[in-house]
Amino acid sequence: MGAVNAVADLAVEGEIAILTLNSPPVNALSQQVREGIANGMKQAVADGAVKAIVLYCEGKTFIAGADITEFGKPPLPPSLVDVEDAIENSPKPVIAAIHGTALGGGLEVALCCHYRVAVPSAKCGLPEVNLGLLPGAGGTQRLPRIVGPEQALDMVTSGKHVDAKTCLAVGLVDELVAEGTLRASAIAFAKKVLAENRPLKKVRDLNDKVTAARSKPEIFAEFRKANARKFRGFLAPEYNIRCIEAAVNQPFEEGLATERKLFVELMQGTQSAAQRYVFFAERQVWKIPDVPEDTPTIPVKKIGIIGAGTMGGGIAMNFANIGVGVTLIETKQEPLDRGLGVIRKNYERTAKGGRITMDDVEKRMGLLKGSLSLDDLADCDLVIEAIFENMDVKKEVFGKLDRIVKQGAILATNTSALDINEIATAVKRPEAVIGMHFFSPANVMRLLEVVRAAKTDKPVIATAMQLAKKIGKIAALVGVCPGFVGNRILYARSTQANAMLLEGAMPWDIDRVTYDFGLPMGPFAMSDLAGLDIGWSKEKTSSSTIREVLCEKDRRGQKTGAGFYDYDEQRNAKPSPVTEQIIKDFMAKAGSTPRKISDQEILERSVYAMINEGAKILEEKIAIRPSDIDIVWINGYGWPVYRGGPMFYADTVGLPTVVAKLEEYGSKMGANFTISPLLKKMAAEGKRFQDLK
Ligand code: T1G
Repeated sequence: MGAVNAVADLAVEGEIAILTLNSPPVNALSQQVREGIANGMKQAVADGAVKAIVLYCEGKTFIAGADITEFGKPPLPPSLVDVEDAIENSPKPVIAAIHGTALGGGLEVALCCHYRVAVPSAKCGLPEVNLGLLPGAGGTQRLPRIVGPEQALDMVTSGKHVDAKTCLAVGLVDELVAEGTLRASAIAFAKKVLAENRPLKKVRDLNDKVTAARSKPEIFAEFRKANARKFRGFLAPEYNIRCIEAAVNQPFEEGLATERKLFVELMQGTQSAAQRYVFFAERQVWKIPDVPEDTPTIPVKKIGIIGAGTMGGGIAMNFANIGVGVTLIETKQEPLDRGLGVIRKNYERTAKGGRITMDDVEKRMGLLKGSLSLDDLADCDLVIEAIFENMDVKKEVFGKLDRIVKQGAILATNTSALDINEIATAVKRPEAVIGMHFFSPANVMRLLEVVRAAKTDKPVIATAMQLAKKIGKIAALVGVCPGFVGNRILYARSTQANAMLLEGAMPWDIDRVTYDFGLPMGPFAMSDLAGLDIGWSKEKTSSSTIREVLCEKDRRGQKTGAGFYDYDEQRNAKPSPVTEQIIKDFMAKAGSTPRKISDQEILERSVYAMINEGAKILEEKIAIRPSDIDIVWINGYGWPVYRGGPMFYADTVGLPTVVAKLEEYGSKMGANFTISPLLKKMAAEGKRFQDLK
């Protein structure tokens, strides 16, 4: 037989045809792959010698879904449904041979095969919800027929990749075969199907599980209720739920029609456009134009962390989690013991939740060594300084590290705001100095800002990025400036929030608008959580800001039961008449008259100030590309992924609108506020940030 097209090959061995796909990197269902399957099926069905067909993929994975790069472009034949019909209606049994990840359209194709075999390391899933979509090729109708509506609801709304053993248990695959033998084992399985004269099992005909659920509408009501908080703001999860409901309440073909209709709605919406943008942005962020993928990296087997406080402890856990030994340094025994104690408590809590075993806890604690002497870091490959934010102290520590730690090691700082170029002046090897800015809690937050200083070497950058991937972080390479990317943009938003407070808006108004926009919390609730007295001192206070006045009245946030909000025993916040009066008195004293500020103005001034700051960051080359800024805000500050990030959002609003609004608000934006020249230029030229690669 031989090549069907550039990505598909058909071989016949005895009575078995093997249709092999080979379209790197993930055998996505591009037009060519669809054509290859359709024509390969036609040839195999037409070949009298062939009694059964195996669908197999070369490369690292079975089909990982539709080709996302084709979305939004005019559809080319054959359609995925045509391909599926060719498989499902084949008069000869078709067996899917699964390795790697059978995802989205890939699993949907496999569900049209009559049987599925997999290697134990394989995973299956319908992750379309992560793209703001739903399985649009029959997955929402076929999956519940095999695994039942409850499991199907969980799979399509979480997008999780289910391991092969579970797939076997829930009937998604018919047999697990030994690793490395997939092709031969699938052929053997096909022969068994023939020998045992097994039926052409069509998933569409398996109605027991969906019929049984028809009398249990509570399945859906309870699922919606249980996940309301998690799905807040997202469209796709609800649309997925409706499709599973359709699978239970409608005949197969009608359910398919419902699925199709809801799929098209999502595909044409802004949420999916945003989430697809983020899919590629999460892959782009690792690509650094002048640090190619083959840049040599420094082996990191031993790590030192200075400071066993909240940040130091969290950072250490990341490395112990991947089996790398860490020496934690403190100045005194008490804080060292406390730091190690907090880490153990965190691990024990995780073990209690069943996510790790107590044995894991001991193994990881065994990798953590405490010390009161910097000398113990002499043979470290990487040292991360995580002490309080004071330039002189940091420079003193780096000076000592320079004398102690072996040449070739990386000297990193976890500072969230200080000038790393300045810190690097304290050592004779500034090329080894880099910023690794973790977000609290450092063992949980996914984002890492890797900060490139003026003299940082490329192997040091490549190593830091590689390590970030190993510890499960998403890292963005940023330049040195106050607040780097994340905090600098946060500062721009806070400036507007504080300004609007002095014009008549109340903290809870601003927080409500921010929350309804999709962020987990507004700026004032966030301040109350962190504590209003960070950087405040009773001795130096001067009632110059509302925040100072609140602290002076011992309203320091959640920890004192009052801050901008009043808190009950369960720390539930409610608007405070005390704060309201403090703000009114403060304004009266400043001679300013409150005015009604609309929700629209609150949103636009907050978000457009962020966009403007993002544009300035791009002008100054502090970020490589706009989508890196979006990755920072989505993974570090809870920006809703279905809005794509501040820079993507700017494109959806339209840059001319953003500029016009900023000009309209004019002096209200603040005496020092200026509109980014890049933003103005792009608006004038009708450009989008997405066009800036
Ligand atoms: N389409 C196009 N390109 C894809 C792709 C896809 N589905 N999946 C991955 N790539 C590219 C990716 O951009 C990267 O490119 C390279 O492959 C390696 O990816 C009708 C509508 C499979 C688990 O959501 O989850 O089916 O950066 O770096 O870490 O119902 O890729 O090298 O140029 O992520 O080993 C549903 C998406 C689609 C799965 C592998 N499927 N992919 O992870 O590699 S919608 C998905 C993944 C659908 C139907 C619907 C992961 C992976 P580049 P990578 P990895």
